[in-house]
Amino acid sequence: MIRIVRGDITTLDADAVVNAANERMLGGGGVDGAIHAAAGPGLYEACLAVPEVRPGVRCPTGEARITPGFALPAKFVVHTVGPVWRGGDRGEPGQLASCYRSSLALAAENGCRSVAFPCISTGVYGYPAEEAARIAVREVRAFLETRPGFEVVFCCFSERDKRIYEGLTGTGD
Ligand code: AR6
Repeated sequence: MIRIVRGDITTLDADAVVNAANERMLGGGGVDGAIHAAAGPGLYEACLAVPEVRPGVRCPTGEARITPGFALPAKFVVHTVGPVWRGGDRGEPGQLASCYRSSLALAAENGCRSVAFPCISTGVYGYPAEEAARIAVREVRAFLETRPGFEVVFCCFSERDKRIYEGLTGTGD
């Protein structure tokens, strides 16, 4: 089942909330900053403990890593790294799709039955909102086809994003 909400993802009590992180995984601005602030210092320590795959890279673009949620209502944080938008012909759509697939697979492996996503890559990383939402909805629908009972929440920070998701999923007014 897909649910679309407008609000702050740090307040949601899904089994996992997804963080739009960067490859270092040590925090940043936007939703990443909000999640670290709300989860508390334990989250930073847990991220620091994620092994680097190469210097400065704990989670390569398009992949996902999982940590506890610490002070968040969510049990887990799934950290994924979206692509920086460079015009769309540098592999960005495939990398963004991979973020959604990897995050869902990792959450499911850890026993989650509900996962909330922010609009990955559409802030600082500049991915056009509508194109990103199409990919998100397509990947989530494909995942849900084989997982009855699983809930995915698209947590939109703006009314505009919420309307885009409602348009793509045929929900809302
Ligand atoms: N709850 C839900 N959505 C939010 C929240 C929140 N509390 N705060 C912001 N958003 P961004 P990116 C929305 O920039 O583009 C960081 O510095 C926001 O309105 O957070 O993937 C990381 O460390 C937008 O729709 O992530 C990386 O360096 C969406 O979250 C870089 O930014 C994503 O915006 C990642 O950039």
